[in-house]
Amino acid sequence: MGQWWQERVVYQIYPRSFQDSNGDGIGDIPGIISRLDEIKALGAGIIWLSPVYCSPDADNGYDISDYYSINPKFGTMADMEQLFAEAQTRDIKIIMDLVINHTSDEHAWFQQSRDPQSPYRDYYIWRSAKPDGSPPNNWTGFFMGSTWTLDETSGEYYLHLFDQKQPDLNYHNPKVLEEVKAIMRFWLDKGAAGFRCDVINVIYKTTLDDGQKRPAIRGLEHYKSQEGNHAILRELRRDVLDHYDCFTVGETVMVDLQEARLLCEPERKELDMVFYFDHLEVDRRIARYLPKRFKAKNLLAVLTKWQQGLTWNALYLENHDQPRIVSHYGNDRQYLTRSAKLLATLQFTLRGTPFVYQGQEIGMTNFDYHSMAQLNDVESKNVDALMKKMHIPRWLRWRWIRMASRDNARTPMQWTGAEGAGFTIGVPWLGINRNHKHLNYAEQADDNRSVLSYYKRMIALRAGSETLRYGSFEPIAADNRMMAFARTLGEERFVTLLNFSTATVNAPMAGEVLIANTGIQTYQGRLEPYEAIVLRQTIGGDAI
Ligand code: TEU
Ligand code: CA
Repeated sequence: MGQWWQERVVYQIYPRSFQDSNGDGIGDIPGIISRLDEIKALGAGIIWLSPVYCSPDADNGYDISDYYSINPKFGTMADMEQLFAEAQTRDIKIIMDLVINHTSDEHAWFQQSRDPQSPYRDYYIWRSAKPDGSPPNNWTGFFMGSTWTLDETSGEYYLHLFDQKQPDLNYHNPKVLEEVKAIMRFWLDKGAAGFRCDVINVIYKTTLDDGQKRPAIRGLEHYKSQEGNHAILRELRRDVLDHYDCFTVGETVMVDLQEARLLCEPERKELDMVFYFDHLEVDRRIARYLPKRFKAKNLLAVLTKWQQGLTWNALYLENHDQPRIVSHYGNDRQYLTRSAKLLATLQFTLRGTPFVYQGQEIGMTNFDYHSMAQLNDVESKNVDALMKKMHIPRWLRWRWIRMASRDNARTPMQWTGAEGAGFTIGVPWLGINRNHKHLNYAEQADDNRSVLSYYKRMIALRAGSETLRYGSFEPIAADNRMMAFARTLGEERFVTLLNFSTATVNAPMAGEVLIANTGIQTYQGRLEPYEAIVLRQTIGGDAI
């Protein structure tokens, strides 16, 4: 009925934390190959591979120094080719991470660009200081602080929306786009089935004028979702993507529904779907900097807006930048297993392509660290340094870092309860959560009450149901604690009931139980703490 990328489930791999094969403590490509059977067993049909290209790893591979070669930490190009082949044998497609807003400052283009006479000068965005010696404008970046760094060699500043080791490419120079097309063709020809496009709605800077006053990310209005950005996406689609059987999902930062529609509605011929952030921020103020109380009705309102507003959604609750969902919207203490299953029920009964992040399928939790010294994330470090400058006390800084640090999602995959968690026999590059002793893949694989088994059931259910994949979405009811929504196709309707609280709540509803995270067989109109139930109804039939 749909496209293959609408039918399949995506599994995201963050390579350095997935599976180490040689004992150096870093996950690698041979490690991924050795786990393809587990991915297949889950029911996923597509892998999104976070960056494996050559990189000095200032931002763990999102700072690329060579788009055409593999980071030796992860293996060789031959390993990568073997990964494509082994995945294909199992009918698993692979999409690559396309990071084209910026490169590493160690990329050859940037090294040459530092010479004002070089033909590569215009590959990046260079400007001289203001007359008073201050940076060219007042913009502040995603990792805090000015977006400009002075390069002593050339006496000018270069622009970087992220870390200073991630200089932004200049999309006013047509040569840059030609380079991007070549990179895309290279990976598509190798066997890639598409791309996840990093921060793809901020690549085109219309002007470099000062930005309006705002608490963070000043200057945004000059580069977010600009007309020039749309033109680039259409050109990449026409000149490259349309010539292959592939799809794109754009990571689109601070995007609203109107902008998202322009970026991914099918007739626009730009992206196929987008990752937005709204649904993960219903319990955060000022984007994600201050916590606020979670209310199920707020989450349902946001989901409804996007479910009904876009033709097709990218469904995700976790990735390598977000805290673990069971520690965020779930309850990782008393109701760990049950709330992890509730979140799976939510994700797989929405309309769109589901993306599962490694470890999500076993209910992995946020890290159990107790100090900054255990962290690796460049964003956490930069934010901590900035907060320190603002005289924010250490305990308050730590409270924020613990809640929001990206390292929460980056602790190594918990395969077994052994030392090293079956991830490595060496010293892991980032600390393993001590809960791996009881929370791990091996324990869950043979237990049909485990989170993993529930994910497998949900994925199989979705695969077998046109209504779950393509049915329309209707909200039914919600309050602070619970939500209910329906998916309808023809005569068939599924109703999802979710209780996001530790209380028992009443929610009268008829229907036959299709699946429940508590294992109940008949529904009595009452939801237990963190209970999730999918009911099947037949329109015009007895059930209603
Ligand atoms: O992330 C873009 C982005 O703006 C956020 O997700 C960002 O990490 C935010 O500040 C959340 O804390 C993408 C990648 O997913 C991320 O890993 C990279 O660091 C970033 O782009 C730069 O390439
Ligand atoms: Ca390794």
